[in-house]
Amino acid sequence: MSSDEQLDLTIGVLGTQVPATSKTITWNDGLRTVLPTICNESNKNLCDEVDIPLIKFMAQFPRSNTNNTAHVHMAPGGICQAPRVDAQLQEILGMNKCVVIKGVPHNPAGKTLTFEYLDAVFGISPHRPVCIHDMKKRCEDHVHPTITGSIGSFIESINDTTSIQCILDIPLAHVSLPDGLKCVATFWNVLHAFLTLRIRILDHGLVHGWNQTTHSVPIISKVHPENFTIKGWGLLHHAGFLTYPHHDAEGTLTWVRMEAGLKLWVIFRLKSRSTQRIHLQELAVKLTNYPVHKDWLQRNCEGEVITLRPGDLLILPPGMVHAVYTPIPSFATGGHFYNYSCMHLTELSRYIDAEVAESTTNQALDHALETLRRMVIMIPYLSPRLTLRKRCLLSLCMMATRGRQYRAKGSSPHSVEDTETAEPSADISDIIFQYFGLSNRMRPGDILYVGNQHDPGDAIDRVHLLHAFKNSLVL
Ligand SMILES: O=C(O)CCC(=O)C(=O)O
Ligand SMILES: [Fe+2]
Repeated sequence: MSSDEQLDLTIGVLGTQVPATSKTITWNDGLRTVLPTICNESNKNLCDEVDIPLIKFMAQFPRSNTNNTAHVHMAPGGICQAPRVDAQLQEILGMNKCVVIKGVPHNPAGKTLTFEYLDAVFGISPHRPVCIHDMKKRCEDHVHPTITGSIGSFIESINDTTSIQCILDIPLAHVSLPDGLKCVATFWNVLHAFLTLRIRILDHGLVHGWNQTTHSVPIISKVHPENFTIKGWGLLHHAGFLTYPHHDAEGTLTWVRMEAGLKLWVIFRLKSRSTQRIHLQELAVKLTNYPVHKDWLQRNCEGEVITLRPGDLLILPPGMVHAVYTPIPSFATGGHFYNYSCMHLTELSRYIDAEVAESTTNQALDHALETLRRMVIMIPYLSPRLTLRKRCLLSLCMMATRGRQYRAKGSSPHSVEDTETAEPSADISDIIFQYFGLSNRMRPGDILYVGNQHDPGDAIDRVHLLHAFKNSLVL
């Protein structure tokens, strides 16, 4: 592909996948893409109201790159240009920074996205029934944006200029985070070390919570299978689909790997850089309704565009508000997970979901509480290799002991029902609260809701903490 073609993403799309009359836009870094067009009977473009103004807002933001320190970019197989390449990935994520890793093993498609590719590489049947997000339907009724169809019908309509659709969650339980990625680290261009970025074991909910607690607390209750089936999924898009700003449900981290096509991920933040809870919540809420809050957002919100091409892996910390524009047909894989280093961000994100219903999510996850409680149960037995931080630990224990308080508005009451994990996780949480000098009368929120909400807190002396567990006869 020539560099002109790489910069001009309207080639092959305009007139073929979207109407030839569709407007185009040039993003801040020079990338040219189509703007979506969905016409009604009177030939009015329904996307003029919300989608196009929002894409224009997103397109003015600078591209996130290696010189820009807000998020961290790495290139395994080549040179890691991260500012703190020696730091563990989870420490970076715990500081509320996204991580982009370029050149990871993936499954490239040919020149076009076909159902043969999806079938042969991922085992996705063309007859598979799916829930399809349809832009026309969303323009008409944003509460009910979906229709039912099949993978085959979706692929066939890629070249239908009147339809812009996506399938946001194709469960692919066999897809997971990459295992380990080789990386060469340099400082000031001097070779420093060969590293393996350990990625898969970042999923602490699975690696520690589920894998290592079932001996002491056997699974008896029914846990929603989505806790396992949406560990991995596929995302399939027509050209021109915009996913509105939101953060992902239940305070999970999110990973996405581009398999085919291209996506423009915009990560939003406050211009003021305030890290107060009330301000972060205000931003998340205002972003869910761009037309209404346009002036406020233009004054107070900025962002960065992360361009994802095949082989790029993006990991988002919990609660990161993002919007995604997909200008060409694309397929990506992804998933959700929890990590001990990000529990303060998980708590913040779930707090916002419990406070304000519409704020934010694109996928529900039933009974996430069970995973968080198992992560608490594992704390006394965790490997000394893991760094645990004060605000992360308090946040985790607070969520485990106040399950109902953190139920997302509008979610099922069953999602916070107590099971065999309730009591042991409460016992361990009590010891941790005491360890930090908290009494029952002191609300952990008195500590957690003040100060920098992105701060994971000081590292805990693990030997000291172990003594607290031994003294309380938990071990
Ligand atoms: O690709 C998209 O359109 C949305 C993806 C997204 O929001 C996610 O994976 O969390
Ligand atoms: Fe998302």
